[in-house]
Amino acid sequence: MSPSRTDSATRNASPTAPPAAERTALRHPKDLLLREDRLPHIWCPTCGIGTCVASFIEAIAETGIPEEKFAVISGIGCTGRVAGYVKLDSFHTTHGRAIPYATGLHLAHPEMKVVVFSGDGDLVAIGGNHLIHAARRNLDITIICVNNFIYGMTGGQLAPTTPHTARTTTSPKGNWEYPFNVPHLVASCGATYVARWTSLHVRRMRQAMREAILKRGFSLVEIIAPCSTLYARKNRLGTGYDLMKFYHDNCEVRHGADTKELDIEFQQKIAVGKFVDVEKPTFLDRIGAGRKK
Ligand SMILES: Cc1ncc(C[n+]2csc(CCOP(=O)(O)OP(=O)(O)O)c2C)c(N)n1
Ligand code: SF4
Ligand SMILES: [Mg+2]
Repeated sequence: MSPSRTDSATRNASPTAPPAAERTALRHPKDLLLREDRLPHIWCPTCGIGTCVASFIEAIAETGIPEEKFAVISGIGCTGRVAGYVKLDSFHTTHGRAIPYATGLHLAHPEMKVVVFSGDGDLVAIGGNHLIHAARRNLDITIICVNNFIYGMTGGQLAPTTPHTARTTTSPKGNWEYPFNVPHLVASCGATYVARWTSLHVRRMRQAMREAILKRGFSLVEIIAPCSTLYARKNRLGTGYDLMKFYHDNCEVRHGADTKELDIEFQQKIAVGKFVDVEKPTFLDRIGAGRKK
C-alpha cells in the first residue's frame, strides 16, 4: 500500500518542524488553490499579478462552484504563468492562443467554468483576433486580462495597450500610437459583462471576477496592474507601491459609463467600474445545446 500524505509528510519533516497536523492548521487559506510545489513564483516584488491571483482564488470560493468544475487557461507572458500556479485544471498554452484552447474546452465540456487568465499582449496583440471573435460569438467563457501596458516577460516592449506618449524599451522617445480601449473593444463586439479595476481594488476586483464567472456569456475583467520593473522604471514612475498610490488618487468609479469614454491616457485619470452587464443567448444557446442552469 502506498504511504498516505500524512505518512510521507511526517517522514520528510525536519526535526524542528511542527507536527504535520499543526502545519496543516497553519496553512494560509489561499494555499488550498495554489500549487505550493511551484513556489516561489517568478514575479518581481510589487508586481500587480499576484494580487490578481489572490482575488481570483477568493472569487472562486465565493461562487460556491466546486473547484473541479473550473479550468484556467493562460497564454505566454508574466501573467501567463498564472495557469501553472493555480491548483485547478489548467493549461499553459502558446502565445495568443489561450482563447482557442478555451473555446475547444468550453464546447467539449459546457458544464465547466472556463477562465482565460492572461496578459494584455497575449489577449489583445497576438491573440486579438481570437478575442474579438469569442466576444462576437458570445461564448460562455470568462477572460481576466491583466493590463500592465507592455509585454512584461520579454523585456517591456510596446504593446497595443501602451498609453500614448509612454516610454517602453521599443519606444524610448514615447509611444506615438493610439492604444486599444479594451472594454470598448470587447463591448462593441458583443461581450455581455465588462468591468475594469486595478490591482489596488482587491475587493471590487474579486467581486467583478465572481460576477464574471457567474455570468452566462462572454465576460471580461480588465485589471490595470503595475509592472514595477519595466514600465514603471522606464517612465520613472517609482515602485509598484507608487503606482498603487497613483491608482488610489486617480481612479474614478464610473459604473455604466459609455465604453467609448474609457480610453487610458498616460498618467491621467483612470475610469474603473462595471460598464456592461446584459443578458443575451450564448453561442451554445443559439445552436440549441446551451447549458441549462
Ligand atoms: C509566437 C510567439 N511570439 C512571441 C513570443 C514572445 N513573447 C512571449 S510573452 C510575450 C508578450 C507578453 O506580454 P503580455 O501578454 O502583456 O504579458 P505580461 O508579460 O506583460 O504579463 C511575447 C511577445 C512567443 N512566446 N511566441
Ligand atoms: S517584469 Fe513586470 S509584469 Fe513581469 S513579473 Fe516583473 S513586474 Fe511583473
Ligand atoms: Mg502585459
